Amino acid sequence: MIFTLALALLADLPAATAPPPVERCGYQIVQSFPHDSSSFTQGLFWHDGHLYEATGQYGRSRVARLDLQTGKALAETPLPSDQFGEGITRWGEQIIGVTWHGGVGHRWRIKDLKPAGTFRYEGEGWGVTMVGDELVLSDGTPDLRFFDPATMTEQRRVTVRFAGRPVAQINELETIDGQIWANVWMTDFIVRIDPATGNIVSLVDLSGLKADAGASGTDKVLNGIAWDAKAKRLFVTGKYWAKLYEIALANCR
Ligand SMILES: [Ca+2]
Repeated sequence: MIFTLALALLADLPAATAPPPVERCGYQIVQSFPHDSSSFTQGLFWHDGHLYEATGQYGRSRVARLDLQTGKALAETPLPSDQFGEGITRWGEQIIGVTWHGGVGHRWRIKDLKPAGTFRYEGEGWGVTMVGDELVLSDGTPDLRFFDPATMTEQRRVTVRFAGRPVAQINELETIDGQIWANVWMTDFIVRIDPATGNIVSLVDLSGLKADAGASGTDKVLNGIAWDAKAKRLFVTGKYWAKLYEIALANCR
């Protein structure tokens, strides 16, 4: 009895080291661009003058190179109709992408979006990004898994926590200056995650963007973060949103 109670108390004890303070940031809209409102945005990144986007839904999933100014696809490759597209990221000359259920990942050549192989992984696929030479995968659980992108063997994992508590449903991912930024599914927040610890260290409330985009309903959630590292531009959008935004974070404290 006493032992059971002690265990229950231990479970509620704070971690040995106190969780880090979470920085809150405001934002400003720098400019907005058209976004195809039929795109169920699942993955987004910037490379060499263009956005790359993966979309979901069975029979409608694709990976595409987009023109920023018009939002139109300059090239695209569909996924098999029995696969639900999820996150994508760039690894060298490849795009690596995952799918929701079934554990199938894809590689495409970035120059022409032609298929360049597939791979398997355990569990669900949500978001992906490259941190250094490791591919990071979110899967709906609070864990982020780190893989060798060449072999897709798992190297390590961390648990995402906010104020010490695990946070599930980490969705689309983006790496900015070695830190992982993420959408949290069904919320209007993006968060910054320390890849070494999994701790959420920054939080941005983007609910104002959803209103500006005229997006309502549970499926039209904020999703999609892309970072233009050269010009230091941050892009965000949402599923079925008619707009994509360049934003600047401000007043982080
Ligand atoms: Ca991204």
